[in-house]
Amino acid sequence: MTYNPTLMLSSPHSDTQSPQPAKPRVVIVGPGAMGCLHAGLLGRMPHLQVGLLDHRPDRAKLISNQGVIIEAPEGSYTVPTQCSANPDDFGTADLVIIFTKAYDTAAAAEHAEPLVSEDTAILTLQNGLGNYEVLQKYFPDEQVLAGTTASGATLLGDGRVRQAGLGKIVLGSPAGNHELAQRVAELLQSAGLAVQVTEDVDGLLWRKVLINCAINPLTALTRRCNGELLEIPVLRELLDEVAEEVYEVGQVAGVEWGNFAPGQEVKQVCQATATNQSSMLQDVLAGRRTEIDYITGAVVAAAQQHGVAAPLCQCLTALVKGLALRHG
Ligand code: KPL
Repeated sequence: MTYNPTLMLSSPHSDTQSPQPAKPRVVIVGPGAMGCLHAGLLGRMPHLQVGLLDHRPDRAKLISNQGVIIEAPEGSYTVPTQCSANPDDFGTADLVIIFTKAYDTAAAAEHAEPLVSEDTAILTLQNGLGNYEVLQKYFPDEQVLAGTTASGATLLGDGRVRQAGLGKIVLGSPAGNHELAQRVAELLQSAGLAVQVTEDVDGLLWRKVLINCAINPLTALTRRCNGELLEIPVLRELLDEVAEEVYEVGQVAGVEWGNFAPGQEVKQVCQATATNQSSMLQDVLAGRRTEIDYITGAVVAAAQQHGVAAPLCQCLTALVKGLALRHG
C-alpha cells in the first residue's frame, strides 16, 4: 500500500523546501508479545517510521540489533526495529500505542511523556479496565484513545513472537474526539490492519473484559489452552456463569450490552482461539505477575461501587492472586 500523506495525524511540518512530507512516526511502548507483534506489522510498512520503547536498555539494544522476529503461519520474518529505553531517541510521535501490562500503565505514560506533543494521539490497546483513565491523568483527554485487539501472540523470547491470529482492532475516543479516532484508524488501516471505530468505548472495553474474565483466570488456574475449556463440562459451565455475572455487573454500571449474548460470545472466542495460551496463562507459566486486578478485580471493584456482589469474580481474583509466582 502506498503512503498517503493525508494520513499524518498532525499537519505536515511547515518546511516548504521539502518535497517529501515526513513519514508518520509511531512509537509502541512495551516490547511484550502484542507490542512486538505490532512493531513488526507496522514496521514492515515503508511509509511509516516505527519505534519500540522499552524500559530495559539491555533488551532494547538486543532488539535493535536483531530486529523484531515474527513467526507467522506463512513463515518467519524479521523487521529491523529501532528499540530504545530513551524516549528522546525517537523525537515526538504522531501516534503512541501503549502495549505494556495494565499494572505498568502509569510508568509507561511517564516514560512516554517526551514522545507526546499536542498533536500526538495516545492509544491503549491493553487488556483490562482502567487504562485510559490512567493515561488521561498524564495527557489531555482529547488526545487519549482506547481500544481492543482480537489478535493473539505468544512471546517466544526478547523481540521474538509467534503470531497466533490476526483479528480486528476496534478503537474510539472516550472524550468524544471521533475525528482523531478516525485518523488513527486510517493510519493503522494503511498498514493492512483491520480497524473499526466505535463511539461506545466503555461498552467495547466491557465486552472484552467480560471475555477475559471468563477465559483468562480459568486457563491460568487449570493451565489449559482456551479451547480446552469447552471440552470439560464443569469448566464450560463456569465460563457461562462468570460471563453472566460480568454481564450483570456491567448492566448495573451502565453498560449498554445491546444484543451481546455473554456465554455464547465467550465460547466463540474459545473456539476461535482454541490453541492459544491466554495472556494470563503465559504470565503464570513465565512466573510473571498477572493482570487479574484489571480484569476480574476491576469487575469486583465496579460491583462494590454499585452495591452489588460479584462472588465468582471475587473468588477467581483471590485464586489467581494466590498463585505462587516467581516474579509476582
Ligand atoms: O485476550 C485474550 C488474552 O489471552 O488475554 C484472549 C481473548 C482470551 C485470547 O487468548
